[in-house]
Amino acid sequence: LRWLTAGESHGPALVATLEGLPAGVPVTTGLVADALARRRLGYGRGARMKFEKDEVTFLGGVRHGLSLGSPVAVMVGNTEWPKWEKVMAADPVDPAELDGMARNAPLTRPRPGHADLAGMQKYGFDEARPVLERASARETAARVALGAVARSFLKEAAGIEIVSHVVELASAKAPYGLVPQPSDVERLDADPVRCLDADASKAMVAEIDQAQKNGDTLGGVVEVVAHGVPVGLGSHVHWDRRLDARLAAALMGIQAIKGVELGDGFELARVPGSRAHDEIVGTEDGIRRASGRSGGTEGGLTTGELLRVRAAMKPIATVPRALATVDVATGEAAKAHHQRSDVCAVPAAGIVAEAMVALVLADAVVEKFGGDSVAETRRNVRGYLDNLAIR
Ligand code: EPS
Repeated sequence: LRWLTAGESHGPALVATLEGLPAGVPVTTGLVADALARRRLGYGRGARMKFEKDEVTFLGGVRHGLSLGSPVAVMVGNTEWPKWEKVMAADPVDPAELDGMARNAPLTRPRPGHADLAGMQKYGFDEARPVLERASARETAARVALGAVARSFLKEAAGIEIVSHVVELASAKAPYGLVPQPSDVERLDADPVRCLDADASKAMVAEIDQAQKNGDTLGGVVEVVAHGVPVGLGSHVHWDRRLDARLAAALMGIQAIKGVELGDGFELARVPGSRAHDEIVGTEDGIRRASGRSGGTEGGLTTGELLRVRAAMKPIATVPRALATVDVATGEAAKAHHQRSDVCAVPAAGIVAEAMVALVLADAVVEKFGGDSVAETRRNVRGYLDNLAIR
């Protein structure tokens, strides 16, 4: 599979394409719209989440609710566009029309923690607008749209189901070891911070309220689990075929993610080997693991156990009580620019992380099992599992 996204935060639309998806995958506008609605959830989001709508249009690759095997192209319209038509116009605009427009004021006070400064330096811009428009996490809407398609394929082809939950938000933590099931999704989506534990959820909401009062922002940790992943996705034979490497790259590629762990991750570095691995046991269901510390990969291959991966999101860089910066127009010390911002987007990051895990797994399934139609992929998955020499 190959996928690409394009579009600016305040441009007319985001677009995304997915190439290599087999035919026959159930895909509808409603499926994608529902996924996008989930991304807008979460306590602590800013004003824009309330008034902007995600308008989904398929431009190719889908007919009468099924994928065609041709590239899937999907557009997510920005309903904010009319306000930005001039500022973000593709074609040249008469400077007189932009004169005095507050929205077009040059952003010369780069925010620490955002792409603003390094992006201006690298691309040769004298203000941050051309950088932040693409660096913005608005782009994750396009990934979630493709993720919804990838999920549908995974379920149809291999019965794989993906769920995420928030496990840490600032200093509030859910108890270790909670594993969300597909049947928990509705409950998770109804929770203000998408946390499985009610007490931890309350503590997380309190953290957000306090940060808002302080003019501050917060980060946290999300965990994504995939149920039903067959043994043998990815490979031990080369670094860039290792599934854990591919998952880590995909998750680190989400805006504001600063760390990724597979399974118990960094904690495994703190315990002896006798307590770090998952012992192999014979059961009525065949050979299984007695624990899930590895997160379901060993040597870059899936083990057939629960896949579990965590991503750490730093606090949002647009801090209301703005941080110190330099005004690049004057060279003077200044406070970073701030118009509006989310206090916390960790619950939304979980939905984006699900999409990235779905895309990586869909890619690995197509690579291992092939298939031009999803029925063919499904047959190949079954044939492989039925013929495993060791079970
Ligand atoms: C974002 C800043 C905010 C968020 C935006 C991501 O936008 P604005 O600068 O217009 O207030 O609302 O997220 C989305 C629009 C979205 O759909 O997730 C940023 O700087 O990353």
